Parts: sequence; structure tokens; C-alpha cells
Amino acid sequence: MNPKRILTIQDLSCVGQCSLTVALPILSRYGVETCVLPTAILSNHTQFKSWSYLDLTQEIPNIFNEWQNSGIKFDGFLLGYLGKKELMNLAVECFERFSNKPAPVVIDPVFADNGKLYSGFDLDYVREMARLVRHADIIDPNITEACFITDTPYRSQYDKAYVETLAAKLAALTDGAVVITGVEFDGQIGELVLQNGKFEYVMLPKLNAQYHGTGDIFSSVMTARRLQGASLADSCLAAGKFVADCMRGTNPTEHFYGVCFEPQLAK
Ligand code: PXL
Repeated sequence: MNPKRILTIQDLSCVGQCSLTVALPILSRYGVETCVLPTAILSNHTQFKSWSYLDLTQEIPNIFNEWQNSGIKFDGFLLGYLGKKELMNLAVECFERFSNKPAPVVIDPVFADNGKLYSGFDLDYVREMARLVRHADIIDPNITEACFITDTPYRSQYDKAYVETLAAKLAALTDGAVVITGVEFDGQIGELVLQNGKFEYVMLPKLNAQYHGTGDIFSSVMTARRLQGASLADSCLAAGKFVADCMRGTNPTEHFYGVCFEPQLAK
């Protein structure tokens, strides 16, 4: 059988092990034919002190026309960092025009962490994201993004009732499944999954480190496993284990900008 073909829509950060430089190798390694729609080219991701930025929005309609002419369709979509509201309408157009139905749409909102918006994002963007998630079959925000999207005050200390309320508020915005990432309790870290009205926690021991780009790795593995038919909870578990293995293999003093995921791909 031919592998599933996915389209991932996000930026190409030339250096920094995030977005496309993560999604492309990981989805491919997991056996998914990976097509890309690069939305911008950055010299490096925006957690560096500075970066260059080439916006590719203008080229996207030309790409769509060519795909239309060639009859291209995708079995799934993974949306990551966009950085510009205008790209959201194009993403929706893409899901509608190039879906090999019922191709699932995974939306990782990617605009905030640790209680704060990333550089370049504002509440207008958040509002548009809250509308975009309607088009998703799975959304996987972290707690900060879930708070912004649902207009809930962020807390660094919380209980299960708090995250379950967050998930329920997200579920009111989309018919898709909700996966809140980076949920921590009692020395464990993982996801709260809300699907068909049922809550499920997928937890692993927490490692004592925080790296950039782990969210992009998580989304890539989860999406690949889900496309291949694993349950959503099993897909989250596989992704969580993969991220943990990558973190264990990374030396933070040598590698401040991302995690060394490549050795894990070679296994
Ligand atoms: O890892 C998410 C991400 C992706 N792309 C760019 C980013 C970030 C997070 O900061 O800056 C350009």
C-alpha cells in the first residue's frame, strides 16, 4: 500500500530545529509521504536575539493553482507556526481544495508558552486562531495557548479541574479532539485528551529540562501515528516517549536552540 501523503504548513527556519526542519524528517521517518507548504523563510527561529524573515504568502496562490492543475490531494494536514493572520484563510482554502477526504486536519496553534505570547503575536492573532480551530480534527495547544484561545487567566500551578475546564472550553470551539500538551502533575508530564466527551491523561515521568521545538516534534510524531491508525491516546504516548528520548540525548549547554532528535531517527 502507498504511504499516506500529508501536507505540513509552517515556516522554514533555516537554523533552530523547529517547524519544517523537524516535521519533514520526522513525518518521513514515521513512514508518511511529506509535502510542505513553507509560509516564510527565517534565518533562524524567533527565540534567537534576531532573525531575517522572507514572507512567502504571495506565492501560495500560485502553488495552489499548480496543485489544482495536477490534481494533487492530501490524506492529512499538519498546521504549525504561521505567524500571520492572512495565512489562516489560505490554510482553510487549502484544507478545502486539496483534501483527499476525510483527510484529518491537525492544528498546533504555536503562538505562546510559559504564560506569554511569542514575539510578533498579538491578541488579534489569538482571536483568529480561536476561529481557525473550528476547521481542525485535532488541536494540540499547550496550556498557555489554551488559556489565550479560551480567554482564561493563565496559571503555572493548577489542578485537574482547571485543565479539564480549559479542554472543555476548547471543545466548545471545535468538533475536533482536544489535546492539551505540557500538563504536569506529581512529577509527571503529558497530555490531557478530550474526545467524544471523555477525558484521558497520557503521562510520563517529567525530565528536568526545557527545550525549544519539542512541541513541533510532539505534533509530528502524534500526527504520523494517528494517520497510520493508532488511537489518539497511543499517538500522544508515542510522541511523548519520542520527545523524552530526544531530550535525554541533548546536552543543554551545547544545544540551547532545540533538541537533538536526529540520533533517535537513526535508531
Ligand atoms: O517551535 C515553534 C516555532 C516555529 N517557528 C518559528 C518560531 C517558533 C517558536 O518560537 O519562532 C519561526
